[in-house]
Amino acid sequence: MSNMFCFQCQETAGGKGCTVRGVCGKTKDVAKAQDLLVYVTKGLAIVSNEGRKVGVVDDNVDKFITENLFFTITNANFDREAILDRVKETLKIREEIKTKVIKDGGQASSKISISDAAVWSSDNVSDFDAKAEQVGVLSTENEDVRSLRELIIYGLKGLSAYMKHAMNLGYNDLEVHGFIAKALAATLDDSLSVDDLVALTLETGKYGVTGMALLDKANTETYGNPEITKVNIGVRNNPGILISGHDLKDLEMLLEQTKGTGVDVYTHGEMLAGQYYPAFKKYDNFAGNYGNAWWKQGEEFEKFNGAILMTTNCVIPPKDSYKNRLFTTGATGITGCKHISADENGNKDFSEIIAVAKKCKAPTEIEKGEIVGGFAHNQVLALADKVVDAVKTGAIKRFFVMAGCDGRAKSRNYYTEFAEKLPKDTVILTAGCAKYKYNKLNLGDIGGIPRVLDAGQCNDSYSLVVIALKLKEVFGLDDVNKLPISYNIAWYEQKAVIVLLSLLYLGVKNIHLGPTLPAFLSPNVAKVLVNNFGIAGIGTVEDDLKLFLG
Ligand code: FSO
Ligand code: SF4
Repeated sequence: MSNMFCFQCQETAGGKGCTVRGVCGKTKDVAKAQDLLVYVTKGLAIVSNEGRKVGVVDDNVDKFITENLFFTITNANFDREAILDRVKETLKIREEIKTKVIKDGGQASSKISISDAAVWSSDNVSDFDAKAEQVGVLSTENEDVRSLRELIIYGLKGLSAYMKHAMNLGYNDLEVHGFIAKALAATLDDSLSVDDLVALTLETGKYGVTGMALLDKANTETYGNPEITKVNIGVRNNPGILISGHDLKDLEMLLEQTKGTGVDVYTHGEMLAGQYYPAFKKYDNFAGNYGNAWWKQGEEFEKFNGAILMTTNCVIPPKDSYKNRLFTTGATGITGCKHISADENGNKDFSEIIAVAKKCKAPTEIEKGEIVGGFAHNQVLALADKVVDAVKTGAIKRFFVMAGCDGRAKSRNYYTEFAEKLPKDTVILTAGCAKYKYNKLNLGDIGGIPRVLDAGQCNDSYSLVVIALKLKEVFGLDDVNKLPISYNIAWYEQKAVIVLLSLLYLGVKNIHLGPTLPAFLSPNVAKVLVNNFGIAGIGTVEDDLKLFLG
């Protein structure tokens, strides 16, 4: 089998691309299966997009496109068989919807019949691998076109993840699905110019804002507005289940099913945000948060001793020491780990996980103490007077948005040092797992306002935007860039890409992105971002502090 090629995340090999095996642990055969899944999903998108033009809209197709893209996000699914099953199902669904579109479509069907992605088919796995080798990232030869196509696809992957969470709670937006189908189909359209693709990139950001707003509405209407919460980071004496990832519906179902069983539920990684929602506080067995960001799971899952449920990325291929107590659900998958699927009503039966947990020892304590979070827009706006006063009196001189992701790279210690060295009259606004680089430092408060305000998960970056727009209004400014806010964002995977594109769409300028700029940005595309939006990388902590504090 020839080499793989993937450069979708920040940790890509040599800052260029993984070609032999992913730094994330993705093997060549999993990479090939993912490349093919993205390709056949583009084919489904072409059919869906043409179908929409003649009024054929199918919920199941939208759901499939969204889930397929989510499957291929960094650190979501390493199960080749599960990915190939999706390929087969996608081909089947494509043919079903195609029949409807051709029947209703007249001219609309022409694109469907000439596009390889919309017509290629096979049920033979050896054909699958041969096809995958022709349709991966490098099949686009022009590096600027390739860069923009991938930038759009990665944005769509992040957006799909957020849409999926909203859909799990019964919230949906057909216009967003229409855009996903249109944009995904456009990544195979050779007639589009670089300028067309730049415009489509910004439009992706527009729908990123819509998607994050929808998820925010879904989460807050279902579980209440996040509120200031002290979260214990120590352990109790009962056996436990550790739930990781972003899906709050999974958290709700797990809490309901573990009620009264003697098994405690702990959050991990991005699920920490679940602690801030009022609806989950009624469960006595809802313990604290265990561990840190995703990349430390090898060591921390071993010490947790109990069962583990991965609801989304980031999962890393598990060690044998805990593989038999790790379960996946939703878009995640690991060969050899039990996957819990939803029934047709979206319900999941976690009894097997609970049974495993009951036989396990209580978690080994790795930390003690508390962290504070829950500063999403509603909570911060409730404190608006205090915050505005603090800005007016000069007690708060500047805010630093340090949202995004954490990761393995040592260079990310920059963010810990940056947080530590920020002057005491500054406040960090954070969201996403980036916070684990500084949320356990004792950075103090300013007149009762903590210096690290954690809004929640990476998608809750939307909250930070709402806060910024409100401050703009209160201070009577005509431009969000005139606020005393600097953006020093850490990225890792494709959800951070949609967050970034959303911020650009909203007109936020001069975002610093680290620890390195994406490998998928060609020099020319990077230049467009630098010239039009002032995007920059990071330097040393000292130099950057001087730059930001001018
Ligand atoms: Fe982190 Fe992973 Fe939220 Fe990402 S857990 S890295 S951007 O999946 O999702 O911040
Ligand atoms: Fe490499 Fe990242 Fe792709 Fe994994 S997701 S193969 S680490 S670029």
